[in-house]
Amino acid sequence: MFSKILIANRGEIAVRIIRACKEMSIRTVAVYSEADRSSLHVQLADEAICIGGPKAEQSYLNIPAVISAAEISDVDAIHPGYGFLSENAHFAEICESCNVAFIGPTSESIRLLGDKIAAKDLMRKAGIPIITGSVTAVRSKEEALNTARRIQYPVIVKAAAGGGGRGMRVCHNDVRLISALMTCQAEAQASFGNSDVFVEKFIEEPRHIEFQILADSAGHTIHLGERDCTIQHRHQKLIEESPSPAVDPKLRRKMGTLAVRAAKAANYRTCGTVEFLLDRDGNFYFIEMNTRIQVEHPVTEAVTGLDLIKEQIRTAAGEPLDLKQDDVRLRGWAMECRINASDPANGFAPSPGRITQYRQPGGPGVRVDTHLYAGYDVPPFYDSLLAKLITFGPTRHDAIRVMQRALEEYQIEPLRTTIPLHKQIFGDPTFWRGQISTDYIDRLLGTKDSS
Ligand code: MV4
Repeated sequence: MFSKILIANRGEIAVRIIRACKEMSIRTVAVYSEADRSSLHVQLADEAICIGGPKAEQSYLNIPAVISAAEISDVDAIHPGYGFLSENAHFAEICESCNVAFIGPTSESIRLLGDKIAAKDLMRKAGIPIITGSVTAVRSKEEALNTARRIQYPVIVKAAAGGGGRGMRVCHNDVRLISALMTCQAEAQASFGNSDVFVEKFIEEPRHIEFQILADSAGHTIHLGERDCTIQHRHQKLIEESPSPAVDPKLRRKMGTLAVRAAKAANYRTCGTVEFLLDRDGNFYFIEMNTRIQVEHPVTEAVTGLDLIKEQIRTAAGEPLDLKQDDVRLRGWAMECRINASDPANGFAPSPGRITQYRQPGGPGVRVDTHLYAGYDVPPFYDSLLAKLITFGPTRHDAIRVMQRALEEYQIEPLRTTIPLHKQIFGDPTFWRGQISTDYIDRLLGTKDSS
């Protein structure tokens, strides 16, 4: 097992990882930017090293600075958390060559799964259902038009290096498809340094269902059930739950088996997530595999009783998984609200600043993952996630009632947060019935847009 880990991240996830390390008797090294000197992860780690300026490019994305910190603190592993360097194959490769374990899959798996065209091709060959469309990158207008003629409108143009909904365009006719092709290619080049795009059938009002995977270095691979992440706004998830109200035991077995097969096809190791779209007729399709621990991992922890960060660290250290698929029992229902420093009443405008009043919910069935404290100054430089409020109960209804009670308790003054929006959603009968699709938030807010 590792004796010392550097956490190449900040905020609630850095705190979460430090807590897991402490319980495993692993020493921790925090890295931080000049804007994060008084951040909770810096206070809780055994050692802390400032690695650069406030902007992420100067610090948390600065590979030479992170690697230097790992060398001077003599760690044997780096945990990348989510975002930042977590899905950077080049960074994972540098760690491998510096003899510092990267807590995640191999750089080869990250590179393969980061290319959504290559990943789709791999899954198609492994017998996983995928959405019909172009099999290779679409390079010309003629190719795009031929694909659309074959699969019929509406279609969607996606960047091969995208994912998580970035760089996508829905098209209903030839004229729109040609312009989407050009703008998607240009955007993909500017954002990812790779202009490859592909075209596939657009699935209307799908649900986003993802399966949590765990795999050890011998290739023993299991799934921990699904999370339903259908409630999003502009590709930012707002609420996640496990299990999904749209998945019954039979569908779970079918999708779970295919998720495990997908991970095995990618020679996958440690924690990962296989994302599917579920259409109105109950058909499901692989869309991508995420090669990191995800923000919403606590809902899976709540229903499985497992600690995913510890499992991720153990499997990254080469320990065998001591769980078999039949040992995984899903119990109860968990919901998670993402509390962001952004104002839903004002186009989700960022709302950083000093917290003068802080009151955190607690009691039975409540978990709060956060780096906040009274007097903390939320910096404007990073993702606006402040806290994850997770509730648990025997049934979905119970988890909802606990969430409503916990949202009432939560006070983060004077910041504008997503708490009022969550209160609105949790009071909505449509949400209670679980009858939701990806258009739900736009309908609720009356901000229906085309993306
Ligand atoms: C789609 C789609 C419809 N058809 N692909 C968004 C996240 C990214 N991983 C894939 N996404 C989508 N891909 C096809 N062929 C609709 C979405 C989508 C979406 C998916 C799940 C949850 C919310 C969403 C919001 C907008 C679009």
